[in-house]
Amino acid sequence: MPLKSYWTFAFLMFTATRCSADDDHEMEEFLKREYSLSKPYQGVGSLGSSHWELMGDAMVTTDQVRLTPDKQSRQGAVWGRLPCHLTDWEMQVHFKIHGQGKKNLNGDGLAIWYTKERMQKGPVFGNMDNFTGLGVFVDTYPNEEKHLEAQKKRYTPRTQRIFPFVLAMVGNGSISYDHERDGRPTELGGCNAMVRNLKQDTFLFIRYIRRRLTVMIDIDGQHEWRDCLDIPGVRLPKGYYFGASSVTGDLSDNHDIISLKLYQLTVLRSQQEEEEEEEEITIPSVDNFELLKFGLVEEGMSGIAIFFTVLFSMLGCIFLIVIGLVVYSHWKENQRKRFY
Ligand SMILES: *[C@@H]1O[C@H](CO)[C@@H](O)[C@H](O)[C@H]1NC(C)=O
Ligand SMILES: *[C@@H]1O[C@H](CO)[C@@H](O)[C@H](O)[C@H]1NC(C)=O
Ligand SMILES: [Ca+2]
Repeated sequence: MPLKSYWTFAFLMFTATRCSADDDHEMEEFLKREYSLSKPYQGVGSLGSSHWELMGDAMVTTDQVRLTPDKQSRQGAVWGRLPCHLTDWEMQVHFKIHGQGKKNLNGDGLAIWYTKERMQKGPVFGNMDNFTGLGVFVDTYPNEEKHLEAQKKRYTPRTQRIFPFVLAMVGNGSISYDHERDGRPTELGGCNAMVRNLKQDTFLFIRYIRRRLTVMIDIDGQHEWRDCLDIPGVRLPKGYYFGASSVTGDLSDNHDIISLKLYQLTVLRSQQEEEEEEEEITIPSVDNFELLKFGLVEEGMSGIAIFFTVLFSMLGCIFLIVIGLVVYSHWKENQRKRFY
């Protein structure tokens, strides 16, 4: 059964490469109040008396920090006042996006930040463009797809995205977020997340540990984290600020932050890991970003990849059968000769 064994082999290779990911070392976590925002939001928005500062149209109520109301052309943000010097951390974001608009007649989404800059206004979900650091976006409006639809060009089902879409980007101060393309050219990865107008609580989870960035979501009310993206080799400097921001345009939504909980992770490192991570990072970057993009392209071509895999495995089988036949006929020949 050469075909079957070929597939088994291919499958084993595939799982082997997929399983080589990070194994979980022992880890402890501590809630850091100075980087967390939660009820009753004591002092938030009043001058100088909290770890958090409001900006633009953001408003604090008893139940949430509302970054924008469900009204046109608003923008708001909440920013931490203290720079964060932790090496490994985890941010749990409890948020809510809801409004009157019908599906895809709402916008624009919200962003969670870990950046050098703070309290800036701009076009990237209410924050400045060319930011320095990490942005995780919950993009609720498909700008690019709407544009293509208007031109009667469409995405193929394979490359089409379902919105809302969660996406991560690392900026170094001179990388622009392409709003018209929903950030596709600069994305590290992402996933769809139907987070709008839900009854249950919705959470986003951002973990940064040993230079590995992991984003997960919990939106089904099942208290289970679903993988969204997981990227090694993400270099983020220490001493940046946490924040959340949002913007509405012609279309709108209520964008609420219920809590931001930041945990310090205590991770055991090997000597080698410690040496590797000794050099200080000054500019955010992602190792092999080009490869990562190439990987995404490859993923998009999986149909073709499957075609070639099948083609080559069939050719391989035919080759094996031919070899087998040749060997067999030789053997038969020899047997016959021996009998004579
Ligand atoms: C930022 O990243 C871009 C694209 O990878 C690169 O061309 C540029 O040199 C980087 N800028 C800095 C300051 O590192
Ligand atoms: C952002 O960076 C790009 C490329 O470096 C530049 O062309 C653009 O003007 C910058 N935009 C802002 C708002 O600084
Ligand atoms: Ca968008």
